[in-house]
Amino acid sequence: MSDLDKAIALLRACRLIPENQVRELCYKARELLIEEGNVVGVDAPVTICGDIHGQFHDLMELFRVGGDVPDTNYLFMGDFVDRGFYSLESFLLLLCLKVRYPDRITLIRGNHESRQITTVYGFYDECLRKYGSANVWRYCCEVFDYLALGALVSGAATNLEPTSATLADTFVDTDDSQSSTPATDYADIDIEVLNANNEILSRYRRRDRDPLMSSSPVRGGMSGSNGAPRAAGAAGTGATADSGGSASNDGGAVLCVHGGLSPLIDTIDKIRLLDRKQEVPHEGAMCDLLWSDPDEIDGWGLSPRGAGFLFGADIVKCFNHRNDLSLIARAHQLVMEGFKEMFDATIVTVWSAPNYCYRCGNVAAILELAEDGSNAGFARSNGDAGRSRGLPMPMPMPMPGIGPGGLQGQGQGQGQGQGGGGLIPRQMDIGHRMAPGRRYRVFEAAPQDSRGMPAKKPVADYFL
Ligand SMILES: [Mn+2]
Repeated sequence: MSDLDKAIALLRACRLIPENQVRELCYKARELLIEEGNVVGVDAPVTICGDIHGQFHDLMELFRVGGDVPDTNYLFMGDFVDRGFYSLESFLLLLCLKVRYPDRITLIRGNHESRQITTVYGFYDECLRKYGSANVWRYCCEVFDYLALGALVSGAATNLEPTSATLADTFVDTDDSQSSTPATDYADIDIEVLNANNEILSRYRRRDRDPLMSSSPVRGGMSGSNGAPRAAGAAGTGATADSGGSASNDGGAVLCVHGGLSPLIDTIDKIRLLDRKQEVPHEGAMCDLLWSDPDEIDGWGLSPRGAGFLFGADIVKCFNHRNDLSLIARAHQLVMEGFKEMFDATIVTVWSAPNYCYRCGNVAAILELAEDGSNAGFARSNGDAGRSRGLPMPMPMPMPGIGPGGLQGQGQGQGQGQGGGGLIPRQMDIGHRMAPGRRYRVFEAAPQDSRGMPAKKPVADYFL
């Protein structure tokens, strides 16, 4: 058994590896990450995960539910550390897996993978407490600086592939017109939600979906979860399906990023051009990608977080169209049901830390995208897959109520509508690609020894 495999075994048992091994691991990880572009190319099938936040036992539950590395190809969208009590064990295990199976696990950077944030929200203190000095924290922060800013998944199947899962007692089919649905007919089902026991909780059909379903409390399907996600987002309307074309191998790519979009970034190529190998800046494109949130607004808005921006459906639809994307997957926001689709399934939030901070009562989710069988054998180039086709579609850039030059010193003139004269009317529903089939696996917090957990300790600023 190699040292690396031994380290993986130790960390899986929630035990730490010696400091000199951490140094070596971080050095190797940096050598790997330095070769990755800012936007990593990933081929489906892939399982996309959101925030972990040091909840080691829940990360183990995630692997139980989603499969182990390297059997399952994973993409983690950042925020590995802070908040939970096992940031070290969680991050070092993921890093070991990255070094051991570099092509089977992708790690991108969250806003918590930063010196400044980890100093405030727990990871720095944990390193001091467990290793007696800040050395390990420093090694980890050096790795953070090299994490990719995003990933682009190509080759995801438009339709769900059949599963061996059984129907849960509480199964909900969204199609009322057909009382009996063959379990294997996935022709027009684009979303399936499973629980941790591989039982199907609910299915959503691509056709016949009307706007009313946007507020359906069913999505997420967890009995006992409190309330519906706000605008849980019916995945696409009839118009969406029509414009997306038939089930084919011509689906758009899926962009994965921790936070969201930036008013300074209208193409994925512009993400590729950033100099990422640094501490997360307080403002600018790199900061926005890690800090922004989608919201029910028009255009861009100020973020209550004090970093990044809020962005509306028009921004997402325009960005996806211009960059030939079928979906944006992001993390960064706690959602009680573990996932939340918005804006006609053009963007989804995936949250993978159940009972966040050991007290929020939420469930977690991971998102599985299957491989498009019709694409089998087609050679894809990692670097260029899904590259913008350069469609002549300018972004709607104006920021309401914000003067020229933007705000918070964000660049110059990005609020002036690049490619003037070509702005898309706000209400115009531009055609966009149909989102790939999404299989969500929802899971609850793992049972664990709660000794030493300050359950009632007030935790401020959950939204960070
Ligand atoms: Mn975050």
